[in-house]
Order: sequence, then structure tokens, then C-alpha cells
Amino acid sequence: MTNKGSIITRYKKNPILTKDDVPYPVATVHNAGIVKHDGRYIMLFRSHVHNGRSIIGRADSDDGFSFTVRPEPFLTPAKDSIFAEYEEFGIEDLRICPVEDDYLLTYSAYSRHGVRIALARTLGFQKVERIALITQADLRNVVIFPVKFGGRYARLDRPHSEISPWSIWISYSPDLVHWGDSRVIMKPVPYHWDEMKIGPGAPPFKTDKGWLHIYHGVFKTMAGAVYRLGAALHDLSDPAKIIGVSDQWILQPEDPWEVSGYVPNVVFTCGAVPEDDGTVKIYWGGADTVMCAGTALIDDLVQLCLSDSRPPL
Ligand code: M1P
Repeated sequence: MTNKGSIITRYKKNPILTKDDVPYPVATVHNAGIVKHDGRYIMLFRSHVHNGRSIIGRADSDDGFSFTVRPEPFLTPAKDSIFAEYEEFGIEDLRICPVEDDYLLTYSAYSRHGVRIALARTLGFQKVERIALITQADLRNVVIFPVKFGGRYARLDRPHSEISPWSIWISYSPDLVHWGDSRVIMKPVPYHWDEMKIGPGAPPFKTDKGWLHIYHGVFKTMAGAVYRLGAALHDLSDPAKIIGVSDQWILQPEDPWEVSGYVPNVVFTCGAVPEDDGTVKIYWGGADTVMCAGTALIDDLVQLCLSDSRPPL
């Protein structure tokens, strides 16, 4: 595939991870959170297992492209405590949020009561400690900013609503468990590539000009929905203020494994790794089936948000 005109350069050997790389039975490998920890890349990916529900696996890499999957799943639905009731139907789309000196994990917990977000902490990726369920039902895609603002943690999230198109909201918390002061900060634009719904993607990372957030936007067609990626820049001291949102998408389904698979025409991100050389590695699930990667210049993404911006609301 060529990347003509694309701000993201796809890795030549995509997909970087498929179900065939997993040493236990799974049907898919997609929508992975990822960080660089002690010089190694750690990926926590979602897999459908053969009852149709999802679990989380772990893969490690030295270069960010060639990954080896651990022999056992990293996280499976809880068997006890309040989490068991809310994870009954599976756990999905985990984000790894570097917050202060910790890695916080946010993931969708599915059950007969709907979907809500669980928060956990990992101690060096050896153990997982579940902390709390931090939303009510019908909220997904939670990413937490790396630092506090005015003494409070901040997160982006995406409630479902039948009245207003599904939009990106911000909420604050003194302790990561209790969240409030919520307000909508970014909405889909009518007759635009993200007009059906948008949702937080990778945890935002700091640039000189603002917090860069790579999100997903969805367009409805007669042949189904198309999931693409976009970029938004948030003010460094007030993340509720969006300085710019790229009018253009930054990635759309093009490779065969993005166009066709378990859910066709999907690129969906849960993680990006900014590097010291000014590039960012962006990771996405292709067609809810495989994991892919690409690189971009951070400055290019920032400039796109600033020079070709559409209104956030
Ligand atoms: O199938 C595409 C995506 O659909 C949902 O995403 P969202 O509700 O944010 O649009 C999720 O099920 C996601 O996992 C999936 O990749």
C-alpha cells in the first residue's frame, strides 16, 4: 500500500499482530492500549474469545513493531467483588494512561446492565489492582490526562445519547474514583467525516503547543459505518479548551485488513507512543480483527489542528 497524501506512514509489515500470534485460542486481536515502559513497548490488546466476549492479552516489543504475546491472558472478567457483576459479558478497549508515576488502566466493562468503565492500576505490569467502576451505564472510551489541573484529575469520555450525537465530554475528579463537573467539549459536525459519532482514542500526550488527542470519528453510509481517526489539540493548562481540531481525518481504512474483517471499514485507536525524536507511533485495530501501526511527525499533527481547524462544538 502507498501512503500518498497521508500524514501517517503505515508500517510496511502491517498488520503487526493477529490471532495467529496468540498462543491461546482467540478470534481477533485489536484495539490495544500501549506504552513505552523502561525502554520496552507493552501492548494490552483486546481479543474476542470463542463465546463472542472479550478479554485482554499482553504483548511486548523492543522496537514498537515486532511483538511477542505472553502465554496467558493479562486480564479476564472478574470472578468476584462488584466487578464480577459488571464484567460478566467481557472487557474491551483498554487504555493505558500514564498518570503521574502510575499506569492507570481504563476499560469497558460489559454486562446485562449495559457498558460502563472500570479503572485499574498496574504495578509494573506484573499485577492488576481493580480500583473502581467510574461511570454509570452507557459511557465508553475513557482516557485520563497525565497530570492534574488545579488539583484535579481530568478525563475525556463519551456518553451515549439519542438526542445529541455522541460527543466527547470532559470530567474532573479529586481522587480518580468520584467524577463530576462534566461538560461537552467536542461534537461531531454535520455532513462531515465524523458526523455520526466521535469518541476519545489514545490518552492525550503533551506537546509544546498543547495536549494532542487522537480520537475516532464515524460516518454512516448505505453500506455501514466507516471509522476514521482525527486529531485535536487541547490547551496545556485548561484541557476543556480545544485550541484546534483537524478538519481532515488523519487515517481512514485502506489496507485490506482495515477494509474487511470482523467489522469492515474500521480503524480504531486506544494508544499512541510519543518518541524523543519528534515522531509518534500510532496503533490501531483494523476491522476489529488485527493490530496495525504507523508513524507521524508530532509537529505535522499539531500544525494540522492549528492551520486547518473546524469548530469543536
Ligand atoms: O466496531 C467498531 C467499534 O465500535 C465501538 O466503538 P464506538 O462505540 O466508540 O464507536 C466499539 O465496540 C469498538 O470496540 C469497536 O472497535
